[in-house]
Amino acid sequence: MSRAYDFKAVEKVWRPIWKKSGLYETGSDPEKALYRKAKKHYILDFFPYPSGAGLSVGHCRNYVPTCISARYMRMKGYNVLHPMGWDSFGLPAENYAIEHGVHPRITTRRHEATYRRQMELVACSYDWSREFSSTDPAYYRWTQWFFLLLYRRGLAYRAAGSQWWCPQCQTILANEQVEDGRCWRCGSQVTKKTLQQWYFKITDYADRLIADLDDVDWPESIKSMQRNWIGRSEGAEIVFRVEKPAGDGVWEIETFTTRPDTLFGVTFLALAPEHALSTEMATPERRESVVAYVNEAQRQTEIDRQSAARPKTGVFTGRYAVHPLTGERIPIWVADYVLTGYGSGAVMGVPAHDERDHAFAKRYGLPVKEVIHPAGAEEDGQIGGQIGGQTGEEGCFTGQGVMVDSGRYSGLGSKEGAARITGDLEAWGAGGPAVTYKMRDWLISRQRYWGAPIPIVHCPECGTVPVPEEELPVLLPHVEEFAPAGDGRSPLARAQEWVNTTCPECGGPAERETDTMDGFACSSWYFLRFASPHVDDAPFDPEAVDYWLPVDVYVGGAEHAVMHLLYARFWTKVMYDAGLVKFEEPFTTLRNQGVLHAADGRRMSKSRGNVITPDEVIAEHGTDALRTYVVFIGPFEANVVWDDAGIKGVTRFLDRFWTLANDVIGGDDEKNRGTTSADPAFARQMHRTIKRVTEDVEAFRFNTAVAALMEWLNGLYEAAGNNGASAGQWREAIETFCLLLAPFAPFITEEVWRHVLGHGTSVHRQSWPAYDDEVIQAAEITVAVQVNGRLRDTITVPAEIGDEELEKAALASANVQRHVDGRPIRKTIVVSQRLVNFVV
Ligand code: ANZ
Ligand code: ZN
Repeated sequence: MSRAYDFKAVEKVWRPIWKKSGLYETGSDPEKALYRKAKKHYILDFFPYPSGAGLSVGHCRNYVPTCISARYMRMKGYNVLHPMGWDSFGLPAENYAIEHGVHPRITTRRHEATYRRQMELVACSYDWSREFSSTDPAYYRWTQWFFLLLYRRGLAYRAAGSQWWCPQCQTILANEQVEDGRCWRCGSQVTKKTLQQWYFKITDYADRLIADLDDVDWPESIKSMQRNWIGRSEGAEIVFRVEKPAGDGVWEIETFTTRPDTLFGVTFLALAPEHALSTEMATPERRESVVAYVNEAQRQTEIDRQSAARPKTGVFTGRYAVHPLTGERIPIWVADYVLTGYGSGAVMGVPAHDERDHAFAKRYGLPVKEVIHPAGAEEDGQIGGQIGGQTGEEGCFTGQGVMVDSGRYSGLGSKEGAARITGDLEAWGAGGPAVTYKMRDWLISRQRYWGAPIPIVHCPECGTVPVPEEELPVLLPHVEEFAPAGDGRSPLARAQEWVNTTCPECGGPAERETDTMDGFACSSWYFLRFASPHVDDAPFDPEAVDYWLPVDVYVGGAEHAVMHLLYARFWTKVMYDAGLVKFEEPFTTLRNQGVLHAADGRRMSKSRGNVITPDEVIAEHGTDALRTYVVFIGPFEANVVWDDAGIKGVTRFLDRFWTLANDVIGGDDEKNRGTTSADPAFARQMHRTIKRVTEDVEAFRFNTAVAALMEWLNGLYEAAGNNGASAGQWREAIETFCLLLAPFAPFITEEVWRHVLGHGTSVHRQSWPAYDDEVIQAAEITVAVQVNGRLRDTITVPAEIGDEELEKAALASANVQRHVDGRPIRKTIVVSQRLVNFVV
């Protein structure tokens, strides 16, 4: 009888030994010999923000799979980089500090330590020698350096803008940080505020950010979210001219349209309330109502303004534009469904073919002029009758079709007509082809304390002056009052000693920029820093980055589809253009883990009181059981529910492995065990399991990998009963089992490897076992299955299958079932290992 498995004692033995051995440290060979030597693999988790709540078992759905994968790749002989660090600047950390009245410098360090302690507890195989925090001056010095790089390349600029403002967090938010009109962090309703802000010109990279998605192995859903977010629209710019009063020249109104083929159907123009000409061109009689409308519209959120349910409102300016092709007088309105910052902030209204324009025209009694007929409608005799709206809006056909009532373009199809009109307008100087994007530039400044200071000085003489590189970092000064005062300015503005400085250009008195950078700046390049985290004369060692990057496998939650994943791609492309890196995409493969819900089916959260911590699970069941269970619980990408019964099943599996290993290995028992000749079935099952686990781990199918091991363990117990395999085979099987299970359950496998099997070096330094396809295949045969003497199927089964098993497998065939069709089977003929015939 073997002793019971005592996970507590085993963990206590191995934790300190592993720690001392630097088992997971990738090392940095000064001669770079390492880089030339081995195939590399860089597997990275999304940069976590260590929250006050610490890790839940939900986080383990991210960190355990990447750890398993990293351990597997090490055993495969790869030089593996699997680092961890902390994204500790930013709103969440600062809000926590404000709420608890403790300085964020203290709370973030504390939370980082908690995360690290828990990750070590879970035996995550990070190379801790590369750990850093985005709040380390040695790190954010280079975040600032990148800001200056963007600035020098014309990609960082300052502009006044009406921006989202969170009254709770007291800061400006980027578009991406507003969901359904609410702040992404605190859920408060956001408003608009006009302030001087810093932007990164991500729109310059829009086309490349779309095109290069084709080259990465990412989930389709994430790719399409990015494409939609960037929102590329191809169409035309069409210019309408307006006579100024008293022959004072003309105003030009540029409109953006995706449907130049509808130009003859324009019955009004609509300007965004924010459009520069909205109030300027209003006639004296109309000006007052236009101004009132514009003021009111600016109080609305963009979400509301775009809402389809809301009635379309507007106000007439009293002016008319000239139609560029017909010379007709077109009334000009201001309407809040027209958005500023999209296209040119003005639309040509075509009520017959655009739903929004249609709703607007109906409300204000503007004419509806049909100029597109559905293709093929002629044969159906529908022309002149009611045009069936493709979108359901009565009297509004939004599809492509045939142009009518369009002068010399009548009779053309939409596509060709659009191209011709666009070409003609271009020739006449009244427009031309145009592309527009939904994405706006990335608003980077925050009026908050807890971030990397923007390395800019404002000088009354020289204007905006970048801090010289050799003066970086601009250290974040310590302030006691770190909460926003509510005046819309950063708390840094109150640190007078810090604010007042000298101008790097003229040496005169000047003031520091008091805004800090959005936390997403810090996470836009951290994956490069891990390649050489300790260099201090550059953001990274180019040779190390050449070797390690791009990240081979990047793993995190799907909620980061557009912010972080877009920003990091943008920064990488800028670095590529600057010659700093040789690749344009930072993350070759992206995988999103599913969410782990609490037993009540809801997301784990402190406020709901349903959080399960790894600490409590490990105390009760052990680290191996936790790790194995969080991957066995379901497919990697699936949302799953925690189940206490499930972890008990995994514990039983580990205990049975322990018992078997102790029973078959060691002493005279082992030498006398089994036959002298090898058992092919035994070997086949082993090779088949190696193959399954190998393929499953590579494809991130960790749950089925564990299932394969469970099946094999059952097979081994059966074999132990039959006593068919040789002693050598048994030892090989237990060793192989240890190796296959090692990435999942590092403790029990180390204990069996070292103390049961008696090896001198760690199981975690061994090579991954190889399988032999011939052993697997030679042992399989195909058997014909008949129903009433007619061939209905062939099945593949193990070579030494017994007649009873063979009959069962044959009956399970779907084709056989169809032909048996529920009738009773009168007789079954089995020709061993060759044929089965059912007589019905
Ligand atoms: C005339 C027209 C006729 C339009 C028609 C559509 C259908 P997407 O595809 O989303 O890019 N538009 C242009 N600028 C706008 C703005 N600032 N705010 C609101 N709407 C704007 O949409 C492009 C279309 O949205 C443009 O094409 C324009 O309406 C409108 F049968 O022009 B269209
Ligand atoms: Zn100056």
